[in-house]
Amino acid sequence: MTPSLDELNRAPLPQALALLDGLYEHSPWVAERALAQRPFATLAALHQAMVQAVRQATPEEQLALIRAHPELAGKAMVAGTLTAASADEQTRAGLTHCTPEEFERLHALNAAYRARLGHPFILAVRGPDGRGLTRHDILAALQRRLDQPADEERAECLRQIHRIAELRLSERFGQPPRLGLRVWDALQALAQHSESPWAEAGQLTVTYLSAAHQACAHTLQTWMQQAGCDEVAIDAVGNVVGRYHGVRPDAPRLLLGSHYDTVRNAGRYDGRLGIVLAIEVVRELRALGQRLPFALELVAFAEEEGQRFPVTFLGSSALAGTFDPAWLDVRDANGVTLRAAMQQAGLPGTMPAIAALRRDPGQYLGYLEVHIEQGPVLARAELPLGVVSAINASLRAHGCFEGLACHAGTTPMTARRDALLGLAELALAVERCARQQPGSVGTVGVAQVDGGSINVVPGRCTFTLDLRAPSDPQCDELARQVWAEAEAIAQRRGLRLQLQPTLRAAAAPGDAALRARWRRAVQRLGLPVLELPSGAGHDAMMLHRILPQAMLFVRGEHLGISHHPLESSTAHDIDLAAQALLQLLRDWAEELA
Ligand code: HGY
Ligand code: MN
Ligand code: MN
Repeated sequence: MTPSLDELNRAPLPQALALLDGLYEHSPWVAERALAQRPFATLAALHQAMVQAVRQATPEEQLALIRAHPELAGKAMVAGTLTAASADEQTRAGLTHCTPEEFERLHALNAAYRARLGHPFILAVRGPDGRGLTRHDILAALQRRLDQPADEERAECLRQIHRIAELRLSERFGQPPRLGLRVWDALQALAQHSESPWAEAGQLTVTYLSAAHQACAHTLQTWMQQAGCDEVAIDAVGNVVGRYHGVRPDAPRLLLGSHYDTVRNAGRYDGRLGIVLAIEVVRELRALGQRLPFALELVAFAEEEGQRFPVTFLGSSALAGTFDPAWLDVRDANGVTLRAAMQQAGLPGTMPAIAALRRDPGQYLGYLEVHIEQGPVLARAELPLGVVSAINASLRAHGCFEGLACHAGTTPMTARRDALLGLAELALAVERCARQQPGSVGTVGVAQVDGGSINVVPGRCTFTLDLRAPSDPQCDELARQVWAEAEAIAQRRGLRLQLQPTLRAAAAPGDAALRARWRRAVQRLGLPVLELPSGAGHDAMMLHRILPQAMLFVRGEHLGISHHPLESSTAHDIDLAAQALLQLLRDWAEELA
């Protein structure tokens, strides 16, 4: 018989404890301390209470909790003495079917891990969707974490223990992350569209208007139609736009969206999560026959990452009315202009068609974007969701140092104008300048010696700059310092410098009223509310120019690593984000009813 939360809230302590038995291996004290917080509004609130009970425990109790967990494919599994839950989890992950080589490697890695860290390696082997990691994933995780700093590893083991408890809890109380699993599965499906040569390597790269990009657009168009959007179309810049009408045809619209292009060798969640989550929310409303006093307008923005062309936010700039006509003439690495790329993809590629996409702010209530955090704050706080206070200001530039290519063997060190050394000095100067101000970051992400050869002094070096800071003045000051450094280096080394800004996105504070709506929705889920800044740029920065906007962050696994194949969020966290959006929409609808 599946217990209910209400039953747990009302049961005498011994019965309540029995309902939570085994969630934390051989450690009933966690549930016992959490139960002091009864009643719980939601299962997520109960889980959070257990997380907090561990966070407030002594280091000795935390270490004992870690040590109470079994090794993976360890002695207990072999001896058949695992708890039922651990046995089930290790079986689902295939650990009972290791090849002799896998078993030997796991055994050796476990031994090395325990020898170094003094406790077992803990991993929620059911993985982000709860259906089970592969043995390859498990071995890779153990290998990857073997050399982590001890304190970081202990924190990660506790995060994994809370993930194990979360999976056990939702199963025991019959509350699977239904919406989250639908989003999670869709993200894996969407990731099948990738471009060469990354696709052949099993990696994800989808840059603006490539064949893979166009395949993503058609897939999203189909999904929006199937979910119940009343109108769906691909617009003049490749945005996929779906509308779920409100109760009245002239109802105001609420814009929801994110981007579906990716960086190279990307993760599967950046941008796309916010699109697919909005689609699943529409599907949920449609299935319940619910219409809102406002229309939902879903936008899958076609380009946000600036990977193919040296311009970015093409999709959201079109809606904000800030698409620069000069962008149509910028060229990609193959010399193809943006205009030609658009026309080759069947898009008009003309400013009148693009300018027509500008949204009339008077028709909109605002813009909401759900996005992975792409950082470690929520993971370290052990919270699934966070409300974005503001998006940092950012500046991007493309540059080139030009010296003199010459013979590496005959040219004395005192007679060189080495372009690469100029860039090397600049990269270190960027780091030094950015470190001087809290919250500032600076990156030289792309650096290449044009036509370089092993025995030629680099004559020409092209590079990119990415500078960011919590405020516009701080970002501008960082840029001023970096430009001054670049010019001084060029002067000193006899190099010619070109350094051209390609993007300047102003800091975008979240709209106070919309942030309050996100906060209330998260609270209604029974979760603590954490507000945090975004170091990453988002389409919301462009919509910020014409509409009130606010974002919700979803925790990332692996300390929120992003722009990397390890990027990941769990179906449970994604489900909570979808529930938060639904809650926000319903609260708003109630106010307007
Ligand atoms: O670079 C960024 O901040 C974003 O992921 N495009
Ligand atoms: Mn990104
Ligand atoms: Mn993004």
